[in-house]
Amino acid sequence: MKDNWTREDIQDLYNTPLLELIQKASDVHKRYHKTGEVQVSSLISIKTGGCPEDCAYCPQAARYNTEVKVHKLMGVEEVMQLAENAKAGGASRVCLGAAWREVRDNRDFDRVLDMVKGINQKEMEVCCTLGMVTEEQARKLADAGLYAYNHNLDTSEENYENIISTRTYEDRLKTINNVRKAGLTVCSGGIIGLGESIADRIGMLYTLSLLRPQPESVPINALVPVEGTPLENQTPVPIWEMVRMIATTRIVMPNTAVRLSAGRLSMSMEGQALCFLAGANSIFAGDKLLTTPNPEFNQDMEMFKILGLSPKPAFADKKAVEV
Ligand code: SAM
Ligand code: DTB
Ligand code: SF4
Repeated sequence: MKDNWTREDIQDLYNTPLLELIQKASDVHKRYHKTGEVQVSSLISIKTGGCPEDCAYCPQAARYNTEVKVHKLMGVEEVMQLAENAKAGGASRVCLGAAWREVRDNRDFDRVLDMVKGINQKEMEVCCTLGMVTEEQARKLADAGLYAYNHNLDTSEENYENIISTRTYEDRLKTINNVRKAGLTVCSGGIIGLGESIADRIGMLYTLSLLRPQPESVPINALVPVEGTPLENQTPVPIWEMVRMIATTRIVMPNTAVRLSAGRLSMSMEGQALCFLAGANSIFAGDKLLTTPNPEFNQDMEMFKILGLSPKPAFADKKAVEV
C-alpha cells in the first residue's frame, strides 16, 4: 500500500477526469472493503451551543447570532434512551458531540465517562467529539470503553486561520496525537465549501495521509451554511466536487472509513450513489446532525435498499483483528 503521497500526487489524483477518478477509487474500495456495507453512526448533541470558539462555519459558536438554543450537558438517562433508539434504527455507532473548546476535568467530564460506559454496555461503538483533550483525558475515555475520538482538521494548515482564530492547527494535531497515544481510533477529516482553494483540500488530505497510522475514519463534510454564521452566504459545493473529494480520499487512505457526512440533505440519491461508488462507506443517520437537519432515517433505509447497501455490524473491524 502506497503511504507516502506527495502533494503533487494528490493533486494529480484530484484533477483526474471524473469518471476515471471514480473508477480508480472504486477499484481501491473493492480491494480493501466490503463494498455493500456502510457503517452507520448516529449523532447525539450532548451539550449544545454557547461555544467560546470562533469556527466560521459553526452555528454553536456563542459569538454568532444563530437560532441554536444553548443546552447544558444532557443527563445520562436521556442519552441512554437516544442511543437505544439509534440502535433500534440500525446504527452501530453513537457519536457524542459537545460544543466545548476543550475537556475540563470536572463533573461534566465524569458524566460523559458514564455515558461512554453505558453505551458500550449496549454493544455499540461509542465515539466522542468534545474538543481538545490531553493524553490523560483521552486515557480516561479509553478506559471507559471509548472506541473512537473525532477531531477534524477541517481544512489545510494554510487556510486554518481564515476559518478559526481561537486555536491553531498545531493544537488540533496535538489532540489527535494524544488520542492516538491513549490507544483510541482516530476520526479526523474536514469540510469543503468554506471558500477554500483546491490546494487547501489537497493540503488537508496530505496532512491526514501523513498521520501514522492514518485515521481509521475520515469524515468529509459539505458545509451546511447556517444563518448568522460568517459563512451563511457561501455558495453550495457542486456534488461533483464532493465526489472528487471522496474518491481522492479513498485512494490516498485505502483502509479508512470515508464518511459522507454533513450536507446530505442537499444531495440527490443519485449524487450520494456516486459518492458510495467512489468509496464512501460510512454515514451519519437520523433526522438531525448536531443542530442541523439530516435525511429521515426511513429515507436512508430506502436508499440503502435501492442501492443494495446494508448497515455494517458493530465492532466488525475489531473482531476481524482479534480472529
Ligand atoms: N466542539 C468540538 C470540535 O470542534 O472539535 C466538537 C463538535 S464540532 C461541531 C465537530 C465538527 O462538525 C467540526 O469540526 C466541523 O467539521 C463540523 N461542522 C460544524 N458545523 C458544520 C457545518 N455548518 N457544516 C458542516 N460541518 C460542520
Ligand atoms: C463530523 O465531521 N461531522 C459531524 C461530526 N463529525 C461531529 C458534525 C456535523 C455538524 C453539522 C452542523 C450541525 O448539525 O450543527
Ligand atoms: Fe465550538 Fe466545535 Fe463549533 Fe468550533 S466547531 S464553535 S469548537 S462546537
